Amino acid sequence: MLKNDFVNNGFGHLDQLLSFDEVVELRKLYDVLLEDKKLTAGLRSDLSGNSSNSEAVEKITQIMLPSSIEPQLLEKQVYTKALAWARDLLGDDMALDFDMLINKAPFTDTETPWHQDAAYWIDLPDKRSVSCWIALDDVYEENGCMWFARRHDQKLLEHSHKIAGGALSVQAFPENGKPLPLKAGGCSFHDGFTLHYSKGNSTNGQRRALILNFRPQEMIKLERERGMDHTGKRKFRKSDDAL
Ligand SMILES: O=C(O)CCC(=O)C(=O)O
Repeated sequence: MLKNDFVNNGFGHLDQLLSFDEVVELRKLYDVLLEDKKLTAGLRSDLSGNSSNSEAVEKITQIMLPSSIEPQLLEKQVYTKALAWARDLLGDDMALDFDMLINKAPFTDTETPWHQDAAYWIDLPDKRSVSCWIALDDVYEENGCMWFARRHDQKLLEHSHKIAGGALSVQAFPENGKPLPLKAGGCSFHDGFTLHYSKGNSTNGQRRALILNFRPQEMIKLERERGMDHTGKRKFRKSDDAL
């Protein structure tokens, strides 16, 4: 089912990747990173475009490479389980390229615009990639579950920074997007060219997600040689047409 969906639509999901106990353990490490701005400085940003003013309430907190700050994360089953699925979906040469945390804080009501992840990356000869987006809270429309639109091909569409310093946004929004609610411990998998989006969080709870991104080992090597390390400091591609 997951593989069929991923191959045909560019995304798919599992109702349960993690047990409740695994979710609780991950939340403990996650919350320490979320709360400690000093510890995460340099790898942390607000995708809403808020300045890095430390007093400002972050709306969409993104922390890149959390396992480089908290290596205990890598010992958690979630990394092994998601990798096994990535290999099942795209081949045995898939490896972890980078991890990240994205949290939508309570009552911040700020959407993540429609985009393709490939807009954030350099162009690579082997375009296989898959992101595993793991819900650490129950997610639904009102707190910012993911939405996906069926992939049309592996072409990068035109993107721009609608808000300076914030998330990238595709120029033309898809009409066939659908929400994907999940229970905590469930996850989705999407291809780097699949359009996705999430509404803001208008509830009184956090919306915590851990995201693991996989691509072929050889392409990770190539990325690093070209200076792409996913610390969030590199320029984006805009679109294939703009290259
Ligand atoms: O967590 C979100 O709301 C957006 C996540 C996203 O864009 C991604 O995982 O690529």
